Amino acid sequence: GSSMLGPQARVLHGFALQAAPALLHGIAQIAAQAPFRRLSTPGGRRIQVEMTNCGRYGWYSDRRGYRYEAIDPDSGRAWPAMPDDFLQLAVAAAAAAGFPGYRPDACLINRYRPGAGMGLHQDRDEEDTRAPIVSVSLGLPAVFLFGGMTRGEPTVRVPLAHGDVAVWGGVDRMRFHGVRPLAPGHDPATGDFRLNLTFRKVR
Ligand code: MD3
Ligand code: FE
Repeated sequence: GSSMLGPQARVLHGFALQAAPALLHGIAQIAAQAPFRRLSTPGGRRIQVEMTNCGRYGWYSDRRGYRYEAIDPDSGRAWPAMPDDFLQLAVAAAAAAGFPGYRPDACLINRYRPGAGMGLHQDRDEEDTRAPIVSVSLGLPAVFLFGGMTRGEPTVRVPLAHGDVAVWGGVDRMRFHGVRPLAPGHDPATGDFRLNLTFRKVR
């Protein structure tokens, strides 16, 4: 089933369960070429979540700011291509949530260890601020925080489990959101991590 969080925000529970083993294999292949790393904020603080990317553009952050880069600044090489099965899953999830014709050009891969979380923020580094973001959760469960259009508004807690896919676009695209620090747990398939694929249309 699916839950509605806003007029254009949906969680599709279990939508990626069947594809999960292939997605985890793809993540391992990508990480062999573009390793997970902890980036720094423009203010010089290290981000808790480890990140890498696939696709035409990759999200990156350092002293120079938050941005998308076609070349991985840590290796000088292009990001690994977005695997076909990644793209197909994102397109199918977007269509199921009411966004036909989705064409993501970036996929940020977040890796959380127990204790790691992501503070409330907006995703505003993309040129198109209404195209949906498709988010795939794998491995350890997490509690997602879904807020309003300003930081101060109350947040709704949404449990996200292995295989869940969330789609956020249109009027819900600029909502504040975050991830509570992960509880300890075991997940042999991911090596005791939570992995999150975040598909975006950047340009
Ligand atoms: C809700 N990552 O990388 S995307 C991020 O679980 C990020 O790692 C989340 O937030 C994670 O920036 C999953 C969830 C998301 C993205 C955009 C949204 C939720 C959103 C836009 C509006 C509302
Ligand atoms: Fe985000």
